[in-house]
Amino acid sequence: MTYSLGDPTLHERTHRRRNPLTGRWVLVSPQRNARPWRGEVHRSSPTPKPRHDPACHLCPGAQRATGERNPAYTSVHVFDNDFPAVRGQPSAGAPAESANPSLFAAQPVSGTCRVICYSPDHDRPMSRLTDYEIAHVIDCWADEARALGARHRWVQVFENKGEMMGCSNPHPHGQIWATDHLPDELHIEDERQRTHWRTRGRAMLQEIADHEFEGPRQVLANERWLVIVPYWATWPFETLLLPRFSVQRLNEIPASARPALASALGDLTRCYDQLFDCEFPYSMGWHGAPYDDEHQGGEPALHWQLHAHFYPPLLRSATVRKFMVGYEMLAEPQRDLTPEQAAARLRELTTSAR
Ligand code: H2U
Ligand code: ZN
Repeated sequence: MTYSLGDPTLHERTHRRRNPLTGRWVLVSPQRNARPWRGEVHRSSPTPKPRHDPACHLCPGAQRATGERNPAYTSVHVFDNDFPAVRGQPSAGAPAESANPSLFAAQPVSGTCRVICYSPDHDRPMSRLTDYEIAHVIDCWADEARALGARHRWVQVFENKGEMMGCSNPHPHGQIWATDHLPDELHIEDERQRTHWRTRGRAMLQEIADHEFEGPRQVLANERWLVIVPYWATWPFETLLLPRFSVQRLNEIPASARPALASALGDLTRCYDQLFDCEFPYSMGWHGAPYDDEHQGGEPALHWQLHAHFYPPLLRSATVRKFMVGYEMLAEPQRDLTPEQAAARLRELTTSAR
């Protein structure tokens, strides 16, 4: 049995939806929203932060964990991660020996890790930056993507925000891990978008942006960008930030589309903060075309469309999060409120968040 897109029973009945980017399914059980909650109550930490914290390893002029001192930076600041997860040049490590590689496979890994401080101010996450300041972060993402993409196959720009997401330092910052291999998630998105392009002649995410514009899953939109709760969202308030024009990589965003992106990022993060009246935690990151095709003289990766995923953990309040445990770990992700209900709640806040 299949449900149609406009079927009102989708909001009442348990059903599954498929993520076209990954092929994975999510179980949607809207009726579970009414269940009582007697589980973990995560305490938020509302203690106000100082504008400058001399003990913070990321503040201007402060000492990093290595003893090195940060410059007295006044805008965005980017540096090599002192504790990189990947490092070195391709072929630096010999492949691990395995007598049975079909069961016990290993590969050498090389790459570069960088840290981006969004602002000199310790107490101003993206939601409290001006659009002009966010535009500097975008320029930095683009510059880093260009430079690292010239040397590495994949450039992952991301941010872990908030203790709940394992962020180690409250100073507003993101990270970049560039690698010479294409990580699993991207390998899957690459294949799925390529197949869609071949069979339908359009980039999957362009088709989705056109369809979702001004629809029930739209959170906000401006002339160049669109934010939706994807039809297949797994996290309660997960969103997808999409361009409303064709663009494959961060460094290929034209200068004319950057102010609108800054505005969309500001609007979205402010709206998130308003949802549960807290500094809203999330992991976010950019996905775009890998860099290998271009450098190896391959076809332009037109099946790709640049996009950013936002994965926030919160479910009901600043302290009650969604756990991806039991069934999610062992079978498939499950959500209670429908993506349309989540989008409606976020949409209501976008007008008041400015
Ligand atoms: P997270 O908060 O998302 O973990 O990012 C902080 C990163 O900053 C982390 O990868 C790096 C950590 O290695 N870091 C430094 O490079 N130098 C420091 O002095 C502190 C933290
Ligand atoms: Zn700081």
